[in-house]
Amino acid sequence: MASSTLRSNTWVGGGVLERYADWLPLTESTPCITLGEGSTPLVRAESLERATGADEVWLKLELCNPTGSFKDRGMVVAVAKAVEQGASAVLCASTGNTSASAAAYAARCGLRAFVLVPEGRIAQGKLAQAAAHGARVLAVDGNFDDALRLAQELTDRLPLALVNSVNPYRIEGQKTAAMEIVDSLGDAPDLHCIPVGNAGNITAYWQGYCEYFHAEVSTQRPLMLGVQAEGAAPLVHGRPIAKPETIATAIRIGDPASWDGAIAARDESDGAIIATTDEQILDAYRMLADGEGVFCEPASAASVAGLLAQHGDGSLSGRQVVCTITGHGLKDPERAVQSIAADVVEISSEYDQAAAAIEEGLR
Ligand code: AN7
Repeated sequence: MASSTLRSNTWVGGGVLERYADWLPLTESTPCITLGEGSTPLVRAESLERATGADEVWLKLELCNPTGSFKDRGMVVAVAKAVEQGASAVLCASTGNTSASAAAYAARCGLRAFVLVPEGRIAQGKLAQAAAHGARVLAVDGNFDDALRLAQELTDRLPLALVNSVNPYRIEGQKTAAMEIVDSLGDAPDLHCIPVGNAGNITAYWQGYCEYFHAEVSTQRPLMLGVQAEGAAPLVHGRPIAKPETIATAIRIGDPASWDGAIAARDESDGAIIATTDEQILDAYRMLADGEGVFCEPASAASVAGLLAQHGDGSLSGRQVVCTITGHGLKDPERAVQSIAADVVEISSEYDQAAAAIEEGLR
């Protein structure tokens, strides 16, 4: 596709390529594509302020990106660079969100997309997105780690651009989330909580915070608190996990590609990477949905579960905290129906029954 067509692909306010051009490895021939990614809301969460004693707890709602997850920031850069380099097809392995994002940006740019997903272990909404955008979905008999190995082998041999976060352009685009937080708050927060799966996101946030700090845009860098699910916590245990298990399928990853980046973020920030149980993750998931009006997918709630596990004793007095909410609850409707719904009251169309049900609900 001619880059002149892609250049007009902008929206009011500008996407990540336009707004953070000075911080990204763009050239004259990088097409300025966008689906309106970035500029996501940063909202206060008073229930978490009460629970942790922090002065401010902010939720960075990355679920408001165009495909419903944080992946769009890195994907827009990776796909723009693939177009610039003349690629006609992209490929990724994914627990779901990367594939949805790759499929959408590929469709936007007229590229073919191939996605490798662990069979039966990705949320329905994500599968629907990849298919809707015309990606060829290959369901791998194995887990994400197997799929990623296969993706690397395939892109080594075939004319396909690999758009997993081992592609450095993904990390470059992703780091803009940290920059946006500093741009919104006026400085970096004291503590940043983030779910960790393949570890690209925590690596990218730390890079973004460091670049702004070294350029003196901010005066400090946050402690990074990375949160894994207990059954898929290789970084906590210090070794790959052969058979990772968690209800948070997005972070069901046993051998993260950005292992070193995550450890560097932890150590250089004086932070921590911890594990939370699926039960803690689901508690945070429900609390965000019915207490804060934020419906995220389970993996996203891990950041809040981790914050509560570490600081639910009110130990954050005087501190400013940001939690990244990575993906939308609608991605995984089955989980929502199992864990949240339930109280559906069946009534006739008569006034009396409806009123009685409402009176009961008001009690
Ligand atoms: C909602 O889509 O790995 O630590 O293939 O979808 O950067 O991997 C998704 C990961 C957190 C973890 N929250 O981020 C994929 C994939 C959600 C996610 C993570 C993912 P990384």
